[in-house]
Amino acid sequence: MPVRLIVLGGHFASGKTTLLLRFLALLKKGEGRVGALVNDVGPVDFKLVAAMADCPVEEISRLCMCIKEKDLKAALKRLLDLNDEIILVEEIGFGNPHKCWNTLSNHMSVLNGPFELNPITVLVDGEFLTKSYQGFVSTLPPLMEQQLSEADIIVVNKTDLIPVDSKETIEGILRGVNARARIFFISAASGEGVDGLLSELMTTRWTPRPPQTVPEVTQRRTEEFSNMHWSAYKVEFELPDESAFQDTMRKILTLSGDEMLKSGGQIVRVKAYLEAPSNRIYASLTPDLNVEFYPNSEALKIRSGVLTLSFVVKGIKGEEVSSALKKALSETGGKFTVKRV
Ligand SMILES: Nc1nc2c(ncn2[C@@H]2O[C@H](COP(=O)(O)OP(=O)(O)O)[C@@H](O)[C@H]2O)c(=O)[nH]1
Ligand SMILES: [Mg+2]
Repeated sequence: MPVRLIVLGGHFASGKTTLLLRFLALLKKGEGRVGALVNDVGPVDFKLVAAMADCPVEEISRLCMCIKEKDLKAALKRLLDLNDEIILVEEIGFGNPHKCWNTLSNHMSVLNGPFELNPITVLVDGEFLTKSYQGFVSTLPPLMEQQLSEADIIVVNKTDLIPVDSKETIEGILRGVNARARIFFISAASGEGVDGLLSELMTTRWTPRPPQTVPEVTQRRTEEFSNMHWSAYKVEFELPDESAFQDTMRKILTLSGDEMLKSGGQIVRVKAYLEAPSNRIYASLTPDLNVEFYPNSEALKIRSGVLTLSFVVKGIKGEEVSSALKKALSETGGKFTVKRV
């Protein structure tokens, strides 16, 4: 039986990790052995998936798998050596899907021989499209526009947050970028449409073709990308007293986010994962400085632990990100050591 690779592309916060976890839960009910590979700017999503998934999980951190080809090859080999029959892959948020699908396909043919890969599948945040669209396709972030232009399948996620009558508008926006792709509407959070999408991705195939992105979009993408900064940190901490860590985590994330906004930055994605002796918690900061937790455990009290954080921002430099983080940490009154990872 050929190994089946299911790859998910899409911009930061489009819902790739949430969907990957849904897929893992559905696949676990079937027969095949499943593995996962998470490619992200830092190890936060990897830690979350490894903690939640009952299967082997590999990681490629910091850069796109197209660049870290050695790591990609080693990670795929480890999963194949475990006889995984289905491998789920999350692409990094700024990935170029065309390059990633080609790179994955090249490595799989060398490592494994028979394999099947889903058509280029790109997630997009339906709520973001509904809110941000002002009548021109060029208002989409160029990285997102480039990814969408390469898709064979576009997955509009977060339908739980969009009015039913905005589906047509969304289709109109997407058709302006990509007239060929098939469009699916799902909610990775509620599970709506997820089964149907998984069957589609398990049974259809990618076929190589030339890149589809037009030069103006490539140019805009390059500009956006050169203005983007990403970094990840490992923070070992000790608090003066046992405290509700959710509050401390909220404070660290919102204060560092606030500092970065004050320096003229724009938040693309901020995430954190806490490992304490008896607990683990994941948190993310939205661009409007709200913190979401998983699981939501207000009562969780701890004194020490390790925080892994990742930041993707636009318009500010690395030093401003790390000084924003250090300033936020100092406000918690605890002891910290900060290392870049
Ligand atoms: N309401 C809603 N939120 C979602 C859905 N899918 C993902 N999210 C949230 O969107 C944010 C980004 O999701 P994530 O899976 O981390 O996106 P990724 O960066 O593409 O991996 C998280 O806060 C998720 O909880 C959805 O279908 N509905
Ligand atoms: Mg993710």
